[in-house]
Amino acid sequence: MVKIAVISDLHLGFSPDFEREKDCYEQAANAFNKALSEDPNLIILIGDIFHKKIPAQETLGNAITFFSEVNKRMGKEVRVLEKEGGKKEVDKIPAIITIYGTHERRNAGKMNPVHILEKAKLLYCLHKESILAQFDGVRIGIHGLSGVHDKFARTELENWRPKPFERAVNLFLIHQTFNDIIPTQDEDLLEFNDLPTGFDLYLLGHIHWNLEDKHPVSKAPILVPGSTIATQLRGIESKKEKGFYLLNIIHGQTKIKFIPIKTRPFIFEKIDVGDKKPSEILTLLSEKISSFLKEDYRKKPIFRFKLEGKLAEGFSPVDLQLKPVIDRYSNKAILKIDKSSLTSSELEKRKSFLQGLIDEKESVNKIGLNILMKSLDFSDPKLEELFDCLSEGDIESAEEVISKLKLE
Ligand SMILES: [Mn+2]
Repeated sequence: MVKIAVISDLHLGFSPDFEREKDCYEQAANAFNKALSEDPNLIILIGDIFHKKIPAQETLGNAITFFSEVNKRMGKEVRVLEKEGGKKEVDKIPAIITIYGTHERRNAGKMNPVHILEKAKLLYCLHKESILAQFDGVRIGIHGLSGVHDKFARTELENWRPKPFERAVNLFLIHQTFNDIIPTQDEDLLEFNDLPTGFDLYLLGHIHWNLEDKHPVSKAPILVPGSTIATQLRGIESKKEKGFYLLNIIHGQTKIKFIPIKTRPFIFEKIDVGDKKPSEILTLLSEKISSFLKEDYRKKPIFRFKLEGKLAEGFSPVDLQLKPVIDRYSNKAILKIDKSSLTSSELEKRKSFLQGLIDEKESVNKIGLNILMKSLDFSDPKLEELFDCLSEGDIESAEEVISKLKLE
């Protein structure tokens, strides 16, 4: 029997504010501790170990400490029988195998932080590379394409053309956007159909929420563990548990289990504030927050509210001052209140005025001329000439034009 833990998107170094600075390490540790308690033969990571391609020294130092500890606790190595692609001549590698993700990718030939961990022999990184490893007589093929630019993902896949190893369970690792998960009009983005067939399991990084699907042709499982930390605070991330996969491979059959981990509590809610005044919205927000706070959280929770709708007549989003609410609850919750979807008549008027200028292709000169005509309460073709002189700063000619105007 071979046990493999599959963990994704740790985003070490993700630190949106002082309070959440340690979350990425704590939640990564939660995943690895649970994984290690299962005594796996191998841990597979599928990209975005780091949040930034050039992390702070502290992040890199913390990551080295973290992975040294994991390797020590695992106390295992992986014996490589065969390899395809890549340049490394190896027979034994660390029991942590990864690809690098889009957050770590740098231009070709440049070293990224995952390469540094590899140089420290803390993990083994695959890019357009396949290895065949053996665990207690069970052959496992691991094929990895690290993060590439989405525009070239299909070409990179076609150029690489990995082949499954014979008499082995073959795992395919990739870290890209897929149109099947987040539908777009972008034809460059990969689809599940682009994944080469012949592999037993597809492991996808990059997507931050847990989901499962099947290859449209071969029906082999596609597994997305999701990140160990919520970075973008998407609504879907508040609905799904964070965690990792544990694969149990016995006699060529793979049992798949998702294991949830503890994370900072996160609640997301859309609130319709249509026709409400800012003062009413503040009351509504306070009520919501108080009701959510009735629950007992093991750690200060994140509440993200997305305000939607058109404000009451006479108010615009700038009139809604949220700082006092955020400050009032700051010792109980981390509040993220999103006003970007709010509209108002005031805002629409200003927008439509500007849009009108664009639609009518009004030049600044024409607007100026209209203002001049309005101010003088007088219309004469010579006003255009006057305006031109004024706008060019030619006072002498302007005076000449004025003397010719028949002002009463
Ligand atoms: Mn990511």
